[in-house]
Amino acid sequence: MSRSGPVTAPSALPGEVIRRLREAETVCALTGAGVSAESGIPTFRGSEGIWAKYDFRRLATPEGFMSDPCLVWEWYQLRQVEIAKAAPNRAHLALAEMEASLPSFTLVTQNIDGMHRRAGNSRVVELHGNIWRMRCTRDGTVSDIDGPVRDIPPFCACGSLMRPDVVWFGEQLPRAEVERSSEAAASCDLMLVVGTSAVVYPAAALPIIAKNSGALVVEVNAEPTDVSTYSDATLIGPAGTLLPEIWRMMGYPERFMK
Ligand code: BJW
Repeated sequence: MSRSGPVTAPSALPGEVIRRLREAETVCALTGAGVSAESGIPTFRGSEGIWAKYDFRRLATPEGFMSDPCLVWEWYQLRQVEIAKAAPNRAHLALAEMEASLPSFTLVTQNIDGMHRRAGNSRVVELHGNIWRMRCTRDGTVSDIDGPVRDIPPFCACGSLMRPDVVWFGEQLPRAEVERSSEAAASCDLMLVVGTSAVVYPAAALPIIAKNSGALVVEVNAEPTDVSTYSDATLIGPAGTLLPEIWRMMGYPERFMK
């Protein structure tokens, strides 16, 4: 199939891409921070991103946490406050409609913000954990957090330090989630890659697995990424506009989106 250069509207996609979008039954979506950007939650990279203001070595590595757990918890508390105030946007809602309507749909996210569940997705593969959980540094016991943490740093009932239940650089991703996402990537007929710079591995390998397994790979991003070099189509623009448009193009009415 001939690849399309970046376009800004689904209607500008080549006919064959549109046909395969309409025929897709087994769909996998990989999302990143860009899917939550229109909800007011900052992304990581770029001039406005988190890493332009904060040092990832101090905040998103196990070494950073062990050297200053209070600093790391203060940063997560700040983000919890920000996320608690945010509402799901039309990109989240379109992905929730996909889960409700398609014969087979797997949502894989790198985001820890829990926004996909709030939008209505119930089967979410969270590769990098969840900001609303914490874990005991001694025995790994996980507990839910029902709002921004109050005591910093939090301690487990056993007296040990708790850490956010997220995946930092240099740490292994949860094995079951890696397996589920790899299987979904290898068996889908359409992979949507939404709002991720696709530079962080192993998540960034999922669209490559999908492509090598014969899936149609369609990227939605505010700007081109490495995925654009091999995707069948790249749509440039806000996910909150483009995903509902793709969903209509796939032949589905927007039932919940108003
Ligand atoms: C919009 C938009 C709008 C904006 N609409 N779009 C192989 C090769 C090279 C390196 C490695 C490798 N394998 C492993 C590594 C090391 C490392 C890695 O990948 N490093 C690279 C950066 C070089 N990976 C790891 O360490 C991982 N662990 C691992 O692999 O273990 C085994 C191992 C370890 C060491 C060596 C070898 C093997 C763990 C990675 C954990 C990532 N953790 C973080 C923090 C999580 C917790 C938290 O959030 O607090 O995860 S870092 C951060 O990046 C976060 C994100 O999930 C992740 C991805 O970012 P994402 O989502 O793509 O966001 P951005 O900001 O980068 O992009 C946003 C995009 O949206 C942009 O493109 C915008 O244009 C777009 N956009 N508005 C549409 N409205």
